[in-house]
Amino acid sequence: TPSTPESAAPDVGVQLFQLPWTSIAEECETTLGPNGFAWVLTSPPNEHIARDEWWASYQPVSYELETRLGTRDEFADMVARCDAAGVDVIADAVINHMTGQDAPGAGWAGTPYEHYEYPGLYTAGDFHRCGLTSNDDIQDYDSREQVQTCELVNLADLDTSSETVRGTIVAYLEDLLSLGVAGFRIDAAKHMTAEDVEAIVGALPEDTRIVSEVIRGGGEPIVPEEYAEFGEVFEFTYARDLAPPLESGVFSDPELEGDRPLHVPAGGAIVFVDNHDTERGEADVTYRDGPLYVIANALMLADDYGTPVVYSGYAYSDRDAGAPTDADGRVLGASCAGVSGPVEDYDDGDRTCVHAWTAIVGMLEFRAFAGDAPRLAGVDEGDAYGFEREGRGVVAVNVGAEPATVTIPTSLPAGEYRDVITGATRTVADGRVVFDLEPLGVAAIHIGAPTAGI
Ligand code: AAO
Repeated sequence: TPSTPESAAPDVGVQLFQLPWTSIAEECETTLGPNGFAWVLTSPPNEHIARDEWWASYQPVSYELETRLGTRDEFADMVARCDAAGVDVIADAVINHMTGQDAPGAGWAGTPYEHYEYPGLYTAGDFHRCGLTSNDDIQDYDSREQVQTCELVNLADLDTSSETVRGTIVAYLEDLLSLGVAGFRIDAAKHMTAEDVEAIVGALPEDTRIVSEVIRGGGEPIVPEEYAEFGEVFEFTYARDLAPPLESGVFSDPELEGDRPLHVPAGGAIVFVDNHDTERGEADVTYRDGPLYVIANALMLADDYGTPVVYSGYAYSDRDAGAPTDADGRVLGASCAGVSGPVEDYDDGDRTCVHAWTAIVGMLEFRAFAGDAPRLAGVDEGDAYGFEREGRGVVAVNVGAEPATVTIPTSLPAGEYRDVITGATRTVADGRVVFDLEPLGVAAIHIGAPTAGI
């Protein structure tokens, strides 16, 4: 029986939304590295407008690495410390646009700007003014031209077909690479042509990791597949498929052979339960759902499709509310030490610390042992459902309010196994495992944690 994971380099990432650089460095050393997270996605690291809402981060004023999440030195220190802990840093790159402010102002670090003037970087001629809608804003996502040349919610839209604009963006990304980041989330990639994004990232070293944010919209002409040609993409269909069975209790297996419909091929897909946008929007299952959220994450981490990113943010009741700050507007540091699961009542601003939850950490262990073993046909019994990763592990969930039992055929050797979620002992005998599950419970066993043979 193997005692070490088959896949020595687990693939799971975590989005630490609006967490300061000094705190991310701490998490890399204490939580992420030791628990096998491979990468962390940070919030945007460049100077932004001086406003309190979290989304100020998505309105760039300059490419100085000075933000309310930390300084350039703190960013560089974080990258070095995460790297030493075995965790890659992926920075959120906001390169489609600058601010959406009609009035002139000064950024977080004091840099003056106007809507279409960014001293030393861009002047009015560097921006698209589409002239297709009354206010130059995107109104119709069915129009490729609008989506890629008009403004996303009034954000000054860079003309990324221009060589000088591309050069300025590339210089910014190279600066981040010089500090050791492994790659970038390309924010609002849909709003740049795939050709433009490819030209920009093509100027970077070949091993730069690129993950494009292209929300799959029903029937829209711009699809994530265009951007999967030169990097990975977030696959929004995955989260949309994950949630309904959690509420209905009716599970069915995904396409087990070949590609999944309306999903990019598995190798280029980043999957997630929710992110900072969808938890404020379309996601039906979020941190607020406690155990059901654990179940959603467990099913994602047990799956054989895509590369998962766990989302770890903060509690809020106001969609726009930023993370708690000090009197100067700097986001307060936070530690996830000692957090083992969701709680019933969060206060606004509390960090959810999903990446530190016992069940999530257990599923990372499961995933490391599951390696690239295929997902087998599952069993749906009442409100319970489970499946095997061939010969490597078995997972089961119960989405009902009553205890439930599900019996799953398995090729794991007969014996007793430690449940990585609860620590209980689970028995494989006669080619099957019977899981007795608590209401809203999860169980998972894998080949690396047998406690006894039979
Ligand atoms: C803020 C204010 C605005 C103000 C602006 C300028 O809220 O009122 O005008 O400042 O002053 C974030 C915030 C914004 C904020 C912005 C700038 O979310 O509220 O605006 O910072 O501070 C589209 C894009 C996608 C984008 C998403 C929010 O395609 O790229 O909108 N996400 C990223 C970031 C996000 C950030 C930005 C981009 C900007 O992750 O945090 O904004 O840097 C459809 C389309 C999608 C479209 C959505 C939203 O999606 O397909 O492409 O996303 O609509 O309009 C179903 C459908 C699906 C649909 C989805 C909507 O599932 O199937 O098609 O619902 O949820």
